[in-house]
Amino acid sequence: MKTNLLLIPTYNERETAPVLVEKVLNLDIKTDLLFIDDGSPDGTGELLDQIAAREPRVQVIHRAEKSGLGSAYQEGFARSLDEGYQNSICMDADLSHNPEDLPRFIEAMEQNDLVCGSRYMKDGGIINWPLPRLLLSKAAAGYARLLTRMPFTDPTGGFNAYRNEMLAKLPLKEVSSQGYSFQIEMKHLAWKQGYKVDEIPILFTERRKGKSKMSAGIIHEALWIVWKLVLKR
Ligand SMILES: Nc1nc2c(ncn2[C@@H]2O[C@H](COP(=O)(O)OP(=O)(O)OP(=O)(O)O)[C@@H](O)[C@H]2O)c(=O)[nH]1
Ligand SMILES: [Mg+2]
Repeated sequence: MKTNLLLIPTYNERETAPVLVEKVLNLDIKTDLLFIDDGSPDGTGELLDQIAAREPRVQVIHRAEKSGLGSAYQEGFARSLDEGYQNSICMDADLSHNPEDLPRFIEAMEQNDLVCGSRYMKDGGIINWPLPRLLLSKAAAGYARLLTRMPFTDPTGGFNAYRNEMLAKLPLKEVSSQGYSFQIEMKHLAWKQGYKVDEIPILFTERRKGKSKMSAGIIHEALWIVWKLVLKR
C-alpha cells in the first residue's frame, strides 16, 4: 500500500537535493519523494531526473518557470491524491528540515490529520540564524497567532504532514498564497474546519549551501494574508 509522499519544491538546490534523497532513502520508513522543480537554471531538475531514472521511489514534476512555493505544493497535493498516498509531507530541499524527524511525523500522523513541525515550542529551535532573521520570524509567528487566534506556536513553519483524506475535503482552491503564508493558510483552514492538528518540535538549521529565495514580497504577502484570514472569520 502507498503511504507517505514527501513534497519537495526546488529552485536551484543542486547541492542539497541529492543529499536529501540519499538521507531519506536510508531511513526505515515507507516514503516516496516528489520534487516540484521550477526549471532551476542550475540544473537541479535534470539532476533529479537522473536520480529518478534509477530510483523508483523518486519522482519529479517539471514546471517551466519559477511560479512560487504555494502553487508547487498545490501540484504536489494533486499528484499525491491522484496516486492514492495516505499522507503528504511538505519539506524544504535545502536540508534546513532534518529528514531524521520524519519517523516522528509519521508516528504522530497516526493520531492526527495535520502534524506541524514547530521551531518555537519546547525542544524545538533554530540553528545559525542571525538575530534579525530570528526576530522577524518570531514576530511573524506572534502576529499570525494573535490575529488568527490559531493556538499554534509556529504558524509559518514549512515542515508539515497532511492526511490526504483531509486534503481531499478541504477547499484548497481558496488557498492563494505563494510564500510562507501558504503554510499559515493551510494550518488555518484545517484548524477552522475542526480537523485534528498537533505540533511536534523540530530543529531547523540555516542552509549551508545554495541561496535563499526569501523576498520582501513574501513578507508583505504574509502580512496581508493574515488579515484575509481574520476578515473571513
Ligand atoms: N518549485 C519552487 N520551489 C521553490 C520556489 N521558491 C522556493 N522554493 C523552494 O522552497 C524551499 C524553501 O525555500 P528557501 O529559499 O529555502 O526559503 P527559506 O527556507 O525561507 O530561506 P533560506 O533557507 O534562508 O534560503 C526550498 O526547497 C526552495 O528551493 C519556487 O518558486 N518554486
Ligand atoms: Mg530554506
